[in-house]
Formats: sequence, C-alpha cells, structure tokens
Amino acid sequence: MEAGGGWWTRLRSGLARTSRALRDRLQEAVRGRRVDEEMLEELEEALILADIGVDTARELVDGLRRSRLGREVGEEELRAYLADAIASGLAEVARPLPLRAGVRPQVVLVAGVNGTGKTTTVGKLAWWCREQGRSVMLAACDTFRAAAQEQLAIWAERCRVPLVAGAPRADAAGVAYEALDRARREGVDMLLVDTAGRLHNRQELMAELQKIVRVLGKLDAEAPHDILLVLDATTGQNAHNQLEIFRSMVPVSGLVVTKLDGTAKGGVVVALARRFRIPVHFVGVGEGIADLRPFEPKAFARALLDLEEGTAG
Ligand SMILES: Nc1nc2c(ncn2[C@@H]2O[C@H](COP(=O)(O)OP(=O)(O)OP(=O)(O)O)[C@@H](O)[C@H]2O)c(=O)[nH]1
Ligand SMILES: [Mg+2]
Repeated sequence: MEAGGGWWTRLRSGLARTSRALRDRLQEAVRGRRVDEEMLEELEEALILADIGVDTARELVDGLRRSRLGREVGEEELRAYLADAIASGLAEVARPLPLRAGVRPQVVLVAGVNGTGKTTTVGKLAWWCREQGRSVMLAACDTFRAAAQEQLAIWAERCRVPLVAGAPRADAAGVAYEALDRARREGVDMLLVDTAGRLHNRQELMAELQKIVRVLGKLDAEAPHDILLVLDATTGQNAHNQLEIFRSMVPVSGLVVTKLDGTAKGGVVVALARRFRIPVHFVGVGEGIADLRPFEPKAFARALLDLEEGTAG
C-alpha cells in the first residue's frame, strides 16, 4: 500500500507531540552555552519529562558530561548525540516478530488493558502478515464486549482474511480452540487472536486469559507461540505496571506500543526497553491499516529528537 518514505513521514509526525516538547526544552537548556552542571540538570529534566525514564536520562547526561563538559554544543549536535545514544540503547530490544518457518499455524495472542489498541493492532498485524506473504486467520476472542466481534469483522474484511467468532458471551477459550482447530485444518500460516481488554483487578478476566493460553496449548503444545502485550504510549509510566502485571499472568513475549501519534510521552518506549529488556516488535502511529510497523530504533530515536531520517549523527 504505502511506501517506506510514507512511513517515515508518519513516524515523524506521529512522534511530533513528543519531539516538539522535547526539542523546546533542549533548546531552552542549551542556548549557546558551554556545557555545565546546570545545563546538564536541565537536560536531564527535559528527558525525564518525555518519559524516557530516570535511569536512561541520567546515563545520557553522564555521557554528555564525560564527552562535552566545558565545551560549547550546538542544539542540533546535542540532538544527534542523544539520538545515537538512545538508538544504541534500544538496539537490543528491537526485534521483529519472528515469522517461524515450518510452524503452521503460528499462533499470536494479543492482550492488554482496555482500549490500548488490541483489536486495531490485530487488524493492522493481519495486513502486515499478508504483506509478508503469509496467510492469516483471525480469532475474535473478545466475547465480553458486544461490538468487539463486529469491529474485528470489519478488519477481516478489509484485509480479506477469514474470521472465527463465537456467539455473544460465548466462552472465549472455546472460540480460541475452535479457531486453532480450523486454522490447522485449513493450513493457515498465522492465527491472530484478539482478546478482551482486561484490567488487572478483574480477576475473572485474567483467569480467562490464562485459560485461553492453556486451551490453545492442548491442541498445540507450543501455542500460543507469541504473546504480545499492547501498551498505549499515552499512558506513559503506567505502561510499566501493566507490563509487570501481565507478565506475572502469562508469558508475554513481546510488546506493541500504540498511539505514539497522540502523545507527548513517546519516550516511554525507551524506558520500557531498558527496564524490562523485552522485545518491542511493533509501534503504532495511527489508526490506518499501514500504521503499524516493526520497531526500528534508529528511525525511532531520530524521529523522537526531531531529526531528519538518514543524516549522519
Ligand atoms: N491514534 C491512534 N489511535 C489508535 C492506535 N491504535 C489504536 N487506536 C485507536 O484506539 C481506540 C481503541 O482501539 P481498540 O483497538 O478498539 O482497542 P482495544 O484494546 O481493542 O479496546 P478494548 O477491546 O475495548 O479493550 C480506537 O479508536 C483505535 O482506532 C494508534 O496507534 N494511534
Ligand atoms: Mg478490542
């Protein structure tokens, strides 16, 4: 559909709220001065306000102190330095969703709290998988919310992939079982499973999520092969709690960070990566079908610092 160049533009404009706020604060701190402790403190604060995390902010500033103390730095030079440092810190976690050769179907379960963008992510992911030449089936295991199946059915139609859904209020694990059974019989490459949004204090929904995982494992001991936790970037630091809680319930294998286009807290990806060292597979920067992309640390960091795509740092 859209070319890569279009994606860079979307990533950049998606992160604009974060990058503008950050850039303004950095500019304020620098203003043609030599690097001194006061400036470093202001820089640290600017980074923390972008939700990059206290530890990362301190490390970045320590690096500046070591290499630049007493020297004049240009604002652009500073942003390039930060982008490079952030990108290398993210390299370890930027791992694409593994497409497992010889596994059919590869079962990808999508979980998260209410409204983070799970269903939309499943839809966009279906499109991405198809672009990778994989056949896809969707399982609508959100039987909790009335309109949820309909919402996923629209995505199925848009991506021209089959959908398995149950009756309203049907047992979610039953739908998952039926979907995997059918996906196996039909030789589908990828089964993407949407689940109901759950708050961690809703014990029964958490138990339901565990049941879905268990029941899938009865048909295929390796399934689900991937459990993606969808985190909404606009929630900032709260994403940390969500990850911790979901991880204690099911083996979360990777993250999708959505709504980077609607937040001044886009730096939270950096903080999550550093703290949990869990792969970030995708980021979402919009509601459109092509607005989900594999996480690329260099592009992300440069967009975060409001720099152009390719220029050398
Ligand atoms: N701007 C923006 N909006 C998004 C993104 N991802 C999802 N949304 C929007 O966020 C809202 C909630 O998305 P859903 O996919 O329904 O979220 P959900 O997690 O499935 O919600 P529940 O099933 O109710 O828990 C919708 O209006 C989506 O269009 C994104 O990356 N950017
Ligand atoms: Mg949903």
